[in-house]
Amino acid sequence: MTDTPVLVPILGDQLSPALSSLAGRDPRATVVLMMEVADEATYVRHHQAKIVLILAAMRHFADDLRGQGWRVDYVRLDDPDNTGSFTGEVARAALRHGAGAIAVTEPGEWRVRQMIDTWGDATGLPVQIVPDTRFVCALPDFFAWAAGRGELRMEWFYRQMRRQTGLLMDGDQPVGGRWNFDADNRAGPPPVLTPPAPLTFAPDATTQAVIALVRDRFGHHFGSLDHFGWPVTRAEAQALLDHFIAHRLADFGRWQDAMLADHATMFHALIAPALNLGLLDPLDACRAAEAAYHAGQAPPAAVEGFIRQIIGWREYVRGMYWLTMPGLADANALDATRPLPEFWWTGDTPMACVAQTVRDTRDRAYAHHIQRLMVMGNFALIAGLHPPAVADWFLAVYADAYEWVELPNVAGMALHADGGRLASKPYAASGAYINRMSDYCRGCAYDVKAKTGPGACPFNALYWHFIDRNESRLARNPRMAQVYATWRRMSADKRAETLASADAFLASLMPNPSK
Ligand code: FAD
Ligand code: DLZ
Ligand code: SF4
Repeated sequence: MTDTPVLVPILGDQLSPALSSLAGRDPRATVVLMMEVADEATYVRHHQAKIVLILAAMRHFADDLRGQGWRVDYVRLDDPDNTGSFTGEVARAALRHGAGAIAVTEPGEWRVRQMIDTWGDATGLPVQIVPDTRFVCALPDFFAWAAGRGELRMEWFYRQMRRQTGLLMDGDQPVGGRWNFDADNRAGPPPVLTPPAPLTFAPDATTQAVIALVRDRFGHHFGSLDHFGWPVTRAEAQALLDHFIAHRLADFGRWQDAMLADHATMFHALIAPALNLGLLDPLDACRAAEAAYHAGQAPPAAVEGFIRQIIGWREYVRGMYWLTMPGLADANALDATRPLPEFWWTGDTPMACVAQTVRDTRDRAYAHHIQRLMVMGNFALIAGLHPPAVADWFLAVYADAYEWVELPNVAGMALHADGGRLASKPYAASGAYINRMSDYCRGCAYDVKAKTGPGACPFNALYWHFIDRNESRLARNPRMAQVYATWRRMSADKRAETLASADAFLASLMPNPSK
């Protein structure tokens, strides 16, 4: 070991052996620092299962690195000298090891980037920040793609990624002659559908110790630990991907937007927590799906739909995050100010769709895309909930949530708070959409067909309330013209009754200022 090693902090979502901060480095001249710090668990009160997932994956990864010959200084949460923050731990470790320099892979969040920018002053050492190479599109390439474009539509970016990666390409043309099979992927659930049970992983001794620690320190946070089964190692993450490809991918596309009360995960891949921690590589996941297509094991619509989510949406939202921060965090183009209702945390609401999604979220720190977008996100949009409060909720409750991916999805896709940079039209919908795509309404205290009054599905009147109160902002959007024409065609009495019904519902919402 040299006298002045380079200190390489590895953050909790940087658990990849090919991490850029380690590449080409001499293990004898390096100290890897991994830090369990209370600040990261509490800047929003993360779901207990999310904290377990990250700390357990960190502990397993530290063991892997040691096995590969790296010297790892691992600071545990219950270390009595733990300062509770990244900056405090980096400063302590720099002194402890007599470090000569710090090298770190750029973080996934603006907030943490601001912290890292203080490490030079905090330690008196040079700090090298290297790009995160675990994405398909490097950030400078995304910025170059975005420069000078009026509209930054995901579809155009996605086609560029298909060409760049060669995924599902036949020369310069998409396999099957179509870039996008989305129109085939919007089926509502049939009367009987039994998706395969999700693959889960029994916690080993390391993970059980973390579960006990989290129960002790963060037992008051939202969420249950009773069903913890997320992958915490690369081998487990690979097994989850293999299981998806073998048992779920073929039906993934067709039922991608469908929701069933008894099948929280449907045919979804469940790999976002592992991808976002670095336990899986996004291109490997796409190549495995592509191979299933070529082997005739999955139809093109399913495989294209899956690959689009990863090299399209996932890469695109990351680029949009860094392009639009820090403004995106406070964006509120529709001036929505209502606080989060208590039932977002308790699930205690007669709205069966919301109650079910909050229960799924509480039990496993997971809800699938349409539950997030068209149940919780749609409710937040049409009820006018405050975007930063909604974003904090999403960031806290999902096992896969890091701000780079959560915030563009919440503020951009779900809430239109960015003024339509990410989605050309708000994803607002009445109860009819949820009824078509799910079985929730059958078990609901509200009547999805009723438009107004105390027994009517609240989504119905809220939808028109949203349309009405945002007329000056949205009516000129050509994609909204039909909706505004329908609203204007309604009689004045019908409109007034609808707005009064929505107002009565909104007045009944109980905010929860303590969360
Ligand atoms: P699948 O449905 O099986 O999709 C496969 C993969 O595609 C996912 O693992 C994910 O990596 C990627 N993907 C799909 N859609 C998106 C998308 N819109 N943006 C980015 N990646 C996508 N995803 C997160 O990873 N973290 C978040 O914090 C997050 N917050 C969201 C908040 C809202 C309001 C919405 C509408 C979506 C959010 N998403 C988020 C995107 C998506 O819902 C999740 O990636 C997905 O539900 C994860 O489950 P899965 O692995 O089973 O995904
Ligand atoms: C989310 C999280 C939590 C709960 N705890 C830790 C931790 O103790 N140590 C750590 O290195 N990372 C943690 N993380 C993930 C970080 O918040 C994440 O690395 C940053 O948000 C950057 O994306
Ligand atoms: Fe949700 Fe309305 Fe259906 Fe009830 S009736 S489950 S509130 S959409």
